[in-house]
Amino acid sequence: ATDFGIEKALKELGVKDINEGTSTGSKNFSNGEVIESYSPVDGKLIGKVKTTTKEDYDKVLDAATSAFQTWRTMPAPQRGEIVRQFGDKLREKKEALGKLVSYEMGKSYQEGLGEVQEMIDICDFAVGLSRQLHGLTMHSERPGHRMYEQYHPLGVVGIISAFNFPVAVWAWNTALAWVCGDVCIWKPSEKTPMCGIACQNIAAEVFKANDLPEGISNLIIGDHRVGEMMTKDTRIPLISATGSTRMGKIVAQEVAGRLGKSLLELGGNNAIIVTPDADIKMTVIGAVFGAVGTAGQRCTSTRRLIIHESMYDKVKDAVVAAYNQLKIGNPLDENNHVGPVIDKDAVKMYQDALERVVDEGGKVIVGGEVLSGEGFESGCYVRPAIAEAQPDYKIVQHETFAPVLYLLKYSGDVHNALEIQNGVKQGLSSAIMTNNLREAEAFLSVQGSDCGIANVNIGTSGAEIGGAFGGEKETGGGRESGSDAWKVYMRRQTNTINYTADLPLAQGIKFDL
Ligand code: UN1
Repeated sequence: ATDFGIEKALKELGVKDINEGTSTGSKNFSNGEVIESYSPVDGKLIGKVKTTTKEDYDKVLDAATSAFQTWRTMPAPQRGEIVRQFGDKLREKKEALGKLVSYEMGKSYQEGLGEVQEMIDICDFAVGLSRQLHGLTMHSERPGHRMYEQYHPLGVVGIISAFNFPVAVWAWNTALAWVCGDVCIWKPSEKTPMCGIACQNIAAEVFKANDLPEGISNLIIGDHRVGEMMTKDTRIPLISATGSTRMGKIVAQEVAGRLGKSLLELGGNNAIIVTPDADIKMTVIGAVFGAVGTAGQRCTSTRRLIIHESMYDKVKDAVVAAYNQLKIGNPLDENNHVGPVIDKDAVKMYQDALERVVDEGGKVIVGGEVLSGEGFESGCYVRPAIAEAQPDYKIVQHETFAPVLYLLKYSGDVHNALEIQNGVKQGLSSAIMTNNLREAEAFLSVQGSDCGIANVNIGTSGAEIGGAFGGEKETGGGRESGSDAWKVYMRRQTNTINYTADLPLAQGIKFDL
């Protein structure tokens, strides 16, 4: 038996048997209870980590607050240089970190590498951005006056991330926040703490090599109780949180209660519309990768296929045939397409969803089994499922974080398909498969998809970092990653300068003394 190089990877990343989980860089303060991280791949213990107590947390906050005083005065392009070095370190550690992601989270090694690639890409993006944090200049209505706007760093940014992208989502936030002049405190999911330790080790090395203070990159570990320390904390002007809609509603209310800012990336219920003009081969690849990639645990995972009735049987047969080819097993073995789901609770959610779709009148046509026997000892491997259903079933309206794909039928034109697609509470990602210009443009039009991401002839998952990432409605409205998403990490200031010896008032108001 081989361990696929896991021992070596853990060593390279500085992940130990027992890890201090609260870190400001090279200093650790962890006095909380110990949590254990088990791999869903083989059920084995990866390591233990100490959680963050309130006392530990306050030490982190002190370090972060003081580091901000230094970091914010460093010119942005110099901060960009630090992020460039961080990206280079990630290039060196790509295989090791990709392996740990695969082993601790369960996604395929290829997708683990892809996740680290997203981190590298956002670092490159942030380096360029460090010279482009620009505002506008305006013409003043008053003579001898100049008006412009500028962006200043915000302060301490809190990042709460989910298990499914245990490293990339942190990087999207932290790389941008760092060039913007902010310092970050990260609480990774308590299901993937080792990925957090590994990333913090890499960041700490870079900050140390550049003689920068402790506290620019900070890690805290624990469940929602640790997250709450941040959401309630008025010293943290921005909380960026990725996870369920349930979690997001709690975070949003908590942060809004103190008039802080929040950036929310919550659930999706992503659909692909398959029209009579769709290319079937592309549809199958896009739909199957979208539905089973990361074992259906991406927030962009394809959950619904909305197929025109004239194509329904053809598409159904092709997708079912593709599912029958899927190899399920150890995700580090590159022969397998699909690894385990994160834990036994996720297995239960998968089973419950399939039970519910049948209760509501649907039909499971592929999958439903939990795999057992050699190689499946962790109990977390399921066969990706396909169910025929109706759009208004409660379970179809709900985001089940597991590999379950619903086939839905539409008749008439693309607007009927759009009504089904938009008829859910979530609004993250969407796609249409068509070679018909009228359908494609209708999908992208004002009457079209209501999601933050709308793709033509591409699946719902696998977005590039250059665009703004996020969604509408219960997805939370936040945007991170590319485009001008950086603006949320800064405070905007409008400046008007009078270079005359008179003081004219705006709007021509007369006020003579
Ligand atoms: C997520 O699932 O939280 O578009 C992020 C994608 C990836 C990111 C997904 N680039 O599927």
